[in-house]
Amino acid sequence: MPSSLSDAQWAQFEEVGYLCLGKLLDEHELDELQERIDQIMLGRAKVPYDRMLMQLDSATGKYSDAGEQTRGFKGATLEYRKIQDLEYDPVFLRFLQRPIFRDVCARLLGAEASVSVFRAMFMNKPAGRGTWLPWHQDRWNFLDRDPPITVWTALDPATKENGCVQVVPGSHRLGIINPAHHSAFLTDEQTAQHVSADKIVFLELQPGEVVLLRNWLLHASDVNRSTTSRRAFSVCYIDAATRTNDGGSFLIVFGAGALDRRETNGQ
Ligand SMILES: O=C(O)CCC(=O)C(=O)O
Repeated sequence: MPSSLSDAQWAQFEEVGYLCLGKLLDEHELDELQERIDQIMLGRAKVPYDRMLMQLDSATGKYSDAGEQTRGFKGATLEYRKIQDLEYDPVFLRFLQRPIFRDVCARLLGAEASVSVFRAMFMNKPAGRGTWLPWHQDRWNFLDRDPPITVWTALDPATKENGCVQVVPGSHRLGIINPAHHSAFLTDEQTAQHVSADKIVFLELQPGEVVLLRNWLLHASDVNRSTTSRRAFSVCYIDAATRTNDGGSFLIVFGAGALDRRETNGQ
């Protein structure tokens, strides 16, 4: 398994704002992550549910109808839309601490920088359901700097039919589209300006395949019109020096002070 990117891959990533790394999970590793997230959704895993953000899917497909994004278990169901704080789970932590991701972060942040996870989240589109995620950039005004990268891993096939991530190549070079707003969602006018059918690339992936996303890259994802779920694991890495506007910091996963999975709750 490669543990670093070639210069050509890196140049392509910087040019279009995303890069498919291919399959980084073998069948056994994939089964383990699939099984683990299902156990977490069903309330059967030994994880700190009270500190994990858990959101139920919408029944209508509308973003505004999705459940509240709050901490704590919301019931035993596979119809969660989002589960965040998976760095507290040893199985997901082990995956997100892989050397290849360390290499990617070192290229972006410098080899000496410690790296934290801003969010490590499960993103789900249950079969025949799912929620339309409008066009947006990944940025948050309560952080003192913008996160550079998200690593998105398919845990099921990700297809146009089941709501794979769609992107506008090169759009990360537009810079920040809504600097003054907390919301990084585009208005209808901005969407009409920056997104058109001929520009969209659908990131269709096999289970276990990984794609890197520059955080300013415009992206969205549709509802799931298929009979299979679209489970995915999305990790946003940041410089560990990043602070929230009230001084908060984030768990370190690479470099000095990095969390060891034995320090998490255990399996
Ligand atoms: O998984 C999705 O549908 C979208 C994910 C996303 O927006 C992200 O990972 O930043």
